[in-house]
Amino acid sequence: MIYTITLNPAIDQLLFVKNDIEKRQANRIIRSEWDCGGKGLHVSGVLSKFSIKNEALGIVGSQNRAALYSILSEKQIAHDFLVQDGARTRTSFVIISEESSGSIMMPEAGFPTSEANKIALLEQIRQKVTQEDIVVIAGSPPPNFTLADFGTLLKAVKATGCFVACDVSGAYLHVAVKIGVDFIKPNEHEIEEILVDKTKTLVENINLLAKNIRYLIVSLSGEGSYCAHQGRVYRIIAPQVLEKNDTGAGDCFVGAFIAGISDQLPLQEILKRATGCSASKVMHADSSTFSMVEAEILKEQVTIIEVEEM
Ligand code: TA6
Repeated sequence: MIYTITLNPAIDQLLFVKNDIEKRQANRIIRSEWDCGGKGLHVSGVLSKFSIKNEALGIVGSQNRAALYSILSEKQIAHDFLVQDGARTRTSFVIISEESSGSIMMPEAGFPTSEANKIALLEQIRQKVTQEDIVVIAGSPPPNFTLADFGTLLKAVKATGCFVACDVSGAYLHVAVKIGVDFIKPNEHEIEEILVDKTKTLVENINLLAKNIRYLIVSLSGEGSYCAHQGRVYRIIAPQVLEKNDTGAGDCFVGAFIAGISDQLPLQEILKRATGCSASKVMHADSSTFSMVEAEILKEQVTIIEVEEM
């Protein structure tokens, strides 16, 4: 079983505008759509699309729970969320212009998790997760979820003996690296936080970090990624596509990568699949849609080169 943990889920409100937004102008919204948000939920969505059994965990607010659950049921995302009474799951505003590619994302901070729910989540993990499972912890934690809380959560997950994937940034990424997880996916800026030796090159640092992390991915947005595994570093070059909205592309990569691990595919196949899926995602307007057919075609345009030892 795969469990995703989204500590701070979101409802994405996609605001479509005709032109790029400008100050001192009425930037009229042509249409508005809703999608689920929060990185773990996107990972769940990808796994469900690959027909891989998974369950989304985390903490949602009672006030708009029905709205979030209806999006999740459309996307066939099974969940067992803890509910915080009187709280509202945050909105993440995503502005998409018809004129240009890319998007502007403005996520709210989210509600502070109660101490009772922090404890309930640890209990849920102890009851559900076994060593055969995969747990993906993804997305920014809510405001009062301290580094100590995050460390406690990671240790509880690790204690089960399962495969642990962690897609977080900043000081939380530091904690994940220190405690030791099986998978991380910082981008080229986020990895700055955890560089082992700042006098060395990026690839040398990737090599050093990968000694304690089974699968280390460094994403380079549209340019692809690096992957370090078992003493080797690969450079993955992504196919060039027409970008509509890159929001959620990284989550799509993580979901497809974990799907590949679960299907026990060879690493090169996993990397091609994940890169193909995220390239397809970029071509779609919302935060989570990608096409399996497009991904199959794009997968064949992915180039993987082993980087020479430096
Ligand atoms: O990666 C895309 C996304 O999950 C959006 O759907 C949006 O809700 C946002 O990221 C939330 O990111 P955060 O890092 O705050 O969890």
